[in-house]
Amino acid sequence: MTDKISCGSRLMHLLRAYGVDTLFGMPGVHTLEAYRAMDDAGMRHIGVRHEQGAGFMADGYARMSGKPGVCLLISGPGVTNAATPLGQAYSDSIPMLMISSVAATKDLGMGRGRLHEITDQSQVTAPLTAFSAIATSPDQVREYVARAFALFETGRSRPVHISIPLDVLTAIDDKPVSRRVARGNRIPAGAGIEDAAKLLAEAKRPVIIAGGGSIGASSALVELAEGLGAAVVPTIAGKGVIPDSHPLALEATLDRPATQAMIAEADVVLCVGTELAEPDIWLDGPLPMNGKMIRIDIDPETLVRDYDAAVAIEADAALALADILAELPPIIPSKGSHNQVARVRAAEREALTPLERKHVKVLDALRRVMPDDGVVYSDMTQLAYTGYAFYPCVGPRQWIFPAGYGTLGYALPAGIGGKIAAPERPVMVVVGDGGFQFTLQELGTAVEQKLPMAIILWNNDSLAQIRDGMISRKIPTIGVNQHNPDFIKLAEAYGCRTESPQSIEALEQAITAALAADRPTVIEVRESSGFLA
Ligand SMILES: Cc1ncc(C[n+]2csc(CCOP(=O)(O)OP(=O)(O)O)c2C)c(N)n1
Repeated sequence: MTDKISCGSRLMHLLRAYGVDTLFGMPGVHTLEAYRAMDDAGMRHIGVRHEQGAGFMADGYARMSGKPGVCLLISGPGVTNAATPLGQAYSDSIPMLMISSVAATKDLGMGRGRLHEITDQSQVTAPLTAFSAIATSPDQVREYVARAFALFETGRSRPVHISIPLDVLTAIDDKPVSRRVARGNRIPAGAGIEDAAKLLAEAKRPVIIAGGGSIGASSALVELAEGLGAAVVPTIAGKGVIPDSHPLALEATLDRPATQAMIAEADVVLCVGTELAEPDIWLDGPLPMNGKMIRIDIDPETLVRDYDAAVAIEADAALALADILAELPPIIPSKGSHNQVARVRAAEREALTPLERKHVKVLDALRRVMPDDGVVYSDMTQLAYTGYAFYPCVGPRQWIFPAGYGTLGYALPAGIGGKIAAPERPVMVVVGDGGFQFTLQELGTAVEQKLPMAIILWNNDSLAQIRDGMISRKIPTIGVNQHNPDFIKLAEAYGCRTESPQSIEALEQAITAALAADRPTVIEVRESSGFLA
């Protein structure tokens, strides 16, 4: 395309050149020009009900597809409404591109009271992104899009925000589009491989902690674990890197005592692609480790954060693990580790509270009817806190959780984004009655897009996690027992199917029917149900 079209129109072709075929958006008077050539470019636009939904959908799309999720929003309120999803994607290292309009170049920073004006829009999103830039010409639009994709494909993925001034969006852009290729080998491992292999070969009780950065390194990680006889503890983001049924796999119980005790007693702990951040370990300080630590991460800052690693390797996880495997002398793995894993798993299950046992009954039912390639998008609800540990997965990214930023209202729009990315894969959403009300208007989007999704609404008639925290600290239960709507009527009003199962069998049937339906189904499960007692 070399004809004289606007920068807004050219942008659609530019994004298509980078493999983007779906945008999550809410149009406004400021972004009209970006819509002109959308159909010509073959770009699919998913219209949302609120910009927060667009951001979470882009995030859920990225987690399902492995490709960057892209949203297109207006200046000012469109941007600030989507700031929360940027924060979530930033803390979970998700590739997301937010494109928005901004005031015309002559008005930038002037504070003239223009429509949707923020005097310095790029600064609003700067701390929530890898970079936030204002493109002041069509050339700069190309430049920043190229930089965003280079970052997504070669470094630590994090969201990017590109603001395009109104006059730039409408300016003539007569240059053809092309993709600047940055893809190549991610950083290969170098120094540290021999030292890591030596430490691991000599280890008597090695443990591997596998984070979100290891999900592309699943087969090397399992091969290494089996070669060493090492127990593997996934973080929530790493859940499924080793199948939960594997005899060396701990469930995602890095925040639980028996697992932490096992790590403390290990003589070598190999941490792959994990920050070991507070929501991974739920400790007010570092994870206790008496052994030596080996750290592999693509982000050099993470390599030196919080711990004195004996060996720190800056590299892509798959490349580093392959190099370590090649360097490792033949070892006879100890069978003892299988027994230890089984003991620790049993200890974690025995320590479940009565409420968690109730959750497990529901989670086991979900798992029985969910096909192996199904994906659960979960919110910040008590059912999901038990689920991220004890819902068994066969592969990575089958249990999605807004771990770092911990945002209520994530699951429904993220699940919609996931289902758009992979219509052939079964998608379930797990959300509490409080979290649901943050973004339930996106039921409208799911109905409009005819998405068969099973939305499990875990209803305990309160913001229970916070209520329970108040009770245990002897604080009055203020602001946690909200008036709830009739969720079934509300879902029906949106055009959803609905179910209120009264037995485990009915729950399983409801999910099976939901996954095969022609639209979303809200399945309300009450914590107080007799069948869960
Ligand atoms: C945006 C946002 N606001 C507030 C919180 C604090 N918070 C965490 S869990 C929770 C309660 C959620 O209630 P619900 O969705 O009903 O799940 P439940 O804990 O009852 O299972 C709250 C308010 C949060 N995580 N995110």
